[in-house]
Amino acid sequence: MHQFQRTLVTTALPYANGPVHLGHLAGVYLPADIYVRYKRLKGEDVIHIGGSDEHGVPITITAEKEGISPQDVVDRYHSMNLEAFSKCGISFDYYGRTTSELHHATAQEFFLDIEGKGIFTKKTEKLFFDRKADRFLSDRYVTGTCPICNNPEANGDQCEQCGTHLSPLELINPKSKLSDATPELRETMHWYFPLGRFQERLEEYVNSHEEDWRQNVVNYSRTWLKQGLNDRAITRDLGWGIKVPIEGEESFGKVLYVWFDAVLGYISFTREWAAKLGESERWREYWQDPESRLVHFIGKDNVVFHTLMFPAILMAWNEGRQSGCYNLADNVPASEFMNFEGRKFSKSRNYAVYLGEFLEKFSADTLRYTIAMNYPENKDTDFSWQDYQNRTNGELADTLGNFIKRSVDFTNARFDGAVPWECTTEEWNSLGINWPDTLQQLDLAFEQFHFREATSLGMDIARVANRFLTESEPWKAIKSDREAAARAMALSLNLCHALSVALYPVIPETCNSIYAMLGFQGSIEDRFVRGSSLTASLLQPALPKGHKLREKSEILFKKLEDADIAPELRKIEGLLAEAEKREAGAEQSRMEFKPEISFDDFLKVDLRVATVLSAETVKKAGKLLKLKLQVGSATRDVLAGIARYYTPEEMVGKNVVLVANLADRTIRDEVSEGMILAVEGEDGKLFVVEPAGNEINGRQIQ
Ligand code: B3M
Ligand code: ZN
Repeated sequence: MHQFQRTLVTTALPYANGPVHLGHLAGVYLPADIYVRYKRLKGEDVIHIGGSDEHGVPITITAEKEGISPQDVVDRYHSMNLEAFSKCGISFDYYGRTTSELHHATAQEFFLDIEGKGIFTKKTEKLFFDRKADRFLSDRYVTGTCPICNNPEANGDQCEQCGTHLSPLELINPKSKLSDATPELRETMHWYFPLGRFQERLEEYVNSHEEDWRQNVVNYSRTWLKQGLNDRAITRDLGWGIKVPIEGEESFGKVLYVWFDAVLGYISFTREWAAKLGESERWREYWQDPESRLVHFIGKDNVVFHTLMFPAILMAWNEGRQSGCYNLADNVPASEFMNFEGRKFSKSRNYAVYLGEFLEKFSADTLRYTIAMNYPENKDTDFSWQDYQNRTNGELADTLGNFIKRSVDFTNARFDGAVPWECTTEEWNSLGINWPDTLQQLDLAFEQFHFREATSLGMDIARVANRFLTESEPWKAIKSDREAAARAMALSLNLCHALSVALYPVIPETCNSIYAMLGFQGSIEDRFVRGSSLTASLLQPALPKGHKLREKSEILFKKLEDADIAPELRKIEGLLAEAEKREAGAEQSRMEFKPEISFDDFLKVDLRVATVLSAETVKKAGKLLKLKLQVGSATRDVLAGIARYYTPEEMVGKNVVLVANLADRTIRDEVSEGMILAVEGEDGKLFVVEPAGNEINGRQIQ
């Protein structure tokens, strides 16, 4: 692997419209923090830049819901999240806000640079406009009936019921969420970023990382690349955001699209970090020196923004420049999701444990450890209170905490609080731990983002140490063989030291306590030296004979009693019951029959047996299959929202039921000449209704 001179780590900027929860911590912030702490321990040059995403529709929607201004929303949640992160020991070098002046200037500078090069395209489109509210309506502000499944409450961007991605223009009976008015279509002009122009360069970029990026990251990116990259609108008609920096009528009321601005936040915040240091040009080292490594920690839902869109923006900036070019990310370790008691975290449904609230009752390191051991690296994982209690009591309190306390207490009681023996390297290597191997494994695990493995390796050392102390029985030996007892204690204390180093990235506060109990002044961080690695100290016994410990030990982990977690379990039961009630409510509304119709009404519906001649997926509409149907002597093209449940091959040859006299509908520039019948099965899966098998093609169904 290429040896870089320094590393810039960024973490996804959480929307400042709600508190961060344990799912965010597990996927993004904890892994990033573990990674940067490890690098600092190794004496490397690394900075961690993060901050709040304070623009976009998620913010304005929250503001409307809570009846406060967008500025109030972001002020509240920015400080709330910053505080929660700091309580949890997430050690940002800088935590910015996209509402800052410098960020606005940076984003506008990028826009103008790319505009100046003539790269953007402009398109006039028709957008819904709410006359009552005097505003254009972005997708999420429009609701109406889903053209695929008839859900009457589909959103302008997606139907929650059938999962289809929609555009507001496709909704039947569209309504404005702002005023309930029926919106009217008005022309509006927008700037588009032509992603397609960068298709080849992006393919090359992704291909060059086929080996070192996670499979899911490569796959998500390739799925997009395969479909062919399209123009993406990067401006919006919205009152909250960064103004499009163009004079005159055409930019009136328009702001930059939140994703265009948010990714540039990484750059602005690094600039702000440097300015704060009083070295205002220093940010360039991290972004523009090819010897710097850029790593984005994100969740899997943000992959393409970081592997395609942001790189394309940087490529556009870099075009035609000799200097001042930006590096592209060297790695994008996107996580899967961590669920909570077997269910997805959901901010909108309030099914979550918020980080700040959690830390009011429980300690940061027990949480960090449990989450690190459940890091969703390649698959979704689960956080459960039971697991949290087991790990805290077993691994942390009984194994690690107990070992440290016994080592320090016994030395204080029987050896005057000083390391009683000069351990040799040979003795150090006789503990059943191959230190050079362990060090190498640790290094690989941390460097390759295998944080579960890295954490287990540390806990394995604690297990060996605990067993060693128990088996050497110094409390017995001291009566007959003081030297043996002294050797055992010196080795144990050195193991305490090794543990304080090996586990530092994961449980830093605890490791600083261990370090203090071992008699060191200051924190482990005070020993960090650029260019010299503290992990190398594992190769030898680090504490010489005579080294004085601190007199008092402390209990590192308080055990969690059943009574401590009982209220939490009750809370989940409440949350789960609410969720079930909601689902039952949905079920009930499904059971409500539609208003009566007359027999004549029924006879108006022309149902026919049709045979699927061919089927294909629809570009830009991942949920749709386009079917060509034979209906008697006629053929029909019909769109069906079943792509998630049937492959095109599976559909070919099937007999289906066609609603043959339905008016044509246009979905995604494709015309659907009718509809086929389908029914929802378990898990919301759709099944196509298939006649028995010996029916005749084209026949009417009675
Ligand atoms: N705020 C989306 C999210 O919180 C978005 C991330 C921005 S990263 C530049 O999932
Ligand atoms: Zn739908």
